[in-house]
Amino acid sequence: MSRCPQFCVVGHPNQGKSSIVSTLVENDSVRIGVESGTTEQAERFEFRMQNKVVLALTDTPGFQRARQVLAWLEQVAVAPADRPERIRAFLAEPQHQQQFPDECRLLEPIMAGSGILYVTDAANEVSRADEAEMEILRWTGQPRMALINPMSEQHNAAAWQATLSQFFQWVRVFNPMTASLPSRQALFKAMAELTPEWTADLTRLSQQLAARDQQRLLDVSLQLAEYWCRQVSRREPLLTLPPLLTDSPEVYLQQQLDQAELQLFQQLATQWGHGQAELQRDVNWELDHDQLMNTETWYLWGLQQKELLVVSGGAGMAAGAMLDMGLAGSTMMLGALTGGVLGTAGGWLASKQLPGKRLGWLPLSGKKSYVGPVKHPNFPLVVMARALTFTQLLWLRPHAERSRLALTAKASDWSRPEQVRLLQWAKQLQNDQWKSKQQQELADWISEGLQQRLKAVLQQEQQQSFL
Ligand SMILES: Nc1nc2c(ncn2[C@@H]2O[C@H](COP(=O)(O)OP(=O)(O)O)[C@@H](O)[C@H]2O)c(=O)[nH]1
Ligand SMILES: [Mg+2]
Repeated sequence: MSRCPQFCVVGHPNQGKSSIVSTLVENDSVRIGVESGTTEQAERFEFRMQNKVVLALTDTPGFQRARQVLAWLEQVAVAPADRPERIRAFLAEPQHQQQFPDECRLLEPIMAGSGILYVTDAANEVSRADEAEMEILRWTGQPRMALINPMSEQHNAAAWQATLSQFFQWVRVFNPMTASLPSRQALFKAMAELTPEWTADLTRLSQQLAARDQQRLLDVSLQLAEYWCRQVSRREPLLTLPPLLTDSPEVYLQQQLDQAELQLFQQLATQWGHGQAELQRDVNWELDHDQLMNTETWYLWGLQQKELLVVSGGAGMAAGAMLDMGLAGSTMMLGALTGGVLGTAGGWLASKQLPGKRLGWLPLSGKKSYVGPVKHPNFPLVVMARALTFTQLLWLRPHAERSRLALTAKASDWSRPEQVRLLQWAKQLQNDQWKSKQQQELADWISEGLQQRLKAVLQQEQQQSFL
């Protein structure tokens, strides 16, 4: 049985080695920016697809005394073909384990069959020690590729390019902080060419990732559709209210809606390898100030007052009539309102009150035994806009990116017919006219929308992160 492709990631501290590992194996538990030095151990990270290890990367501490090691290697004259044997002789010397612990930890996995990813930010001049490192890596004879991580201004890019191409089969620019799937696939393709032994595996990995993302799109669309339906139709029985909240059932409903959103976000983060970082950032989440039910922000997320009037009116009309209407004159808006769906829009618009100032739009049901569902016409749009924006942010987030994942308010860019459509769905849900056909239509609508947004960003991204 042949082993899966393995690579040691080698380079000086703070060149972005761990960042590259994290992004490539899609795992945010790889520690980044940790003080590195002799105590840091080489650590192996596996990338699994369908429970099978398809790629293994070893994050190494790097060389400490490369020039001394090279001096030892060069003590005797050896033919190029015998250089790997000379490296093995170096490792076999008992005192070298103590004298050169970092070099041994680095060279052992390489000589056991690992390829090499050499990482530099090309900021400093190429030093003699750098040359010694590259020379030693060449002596191993293992498949090797150099990655320039464009972290800062690469003052010495040309010199590094010229030097690296003397020692490595491939020299590429790769940015672990921005690289989304197309860039990683391009990198895997280049890695696949390093040795015939791994060509098939790495080519397959690239294809599997494409298939995985297709499946992910379908799965997340169903997940979001289900979530949206639950939020839009959510009502809470008054009997089960915690004693402290019996006087304010609306607050209780808000809390439940907020929690459900947070739960969805955390679930997605965990599913996609961002679980660790998310949990650390929970307390700092912008959500504290920008929660789903914070109605002051609704206008940023969803629709302005006037538009809302038209759209919520239109949802009650024949869909065809609405499509041609666009932003209609005021008489027409009034007419639309009488056929209006979510009904309550007229009430609060007439009183010129922002919905957040008064909770009247959170009606108790007829028998007063439930609170909810939320009837505000902006609510279904807000729920969807937030979920889609979060999904997109998370989807595009490389695993080396550890900054806070903050939801930023963004006006909905859906076309008016689409907004009407969402509101119609909401009406059907709240009136118990929901069938699996609508559920599928909703999921398809989500999937198409997500795909379009992602495609535009990804095409642009690929030209920046892998060159
Ligand atoms: N701006 C920027 N910062 C980066 C990039 N790659 C790594 N870093 C940062 O550089 C620091 C060191 O990165 P790390 O991956 O731990 O480097 P390592 O010591 O070589 O493993 C961390 O603070 C990273 O966030 C990059 O491409 N751009
Ligand atoms: Mg590191």
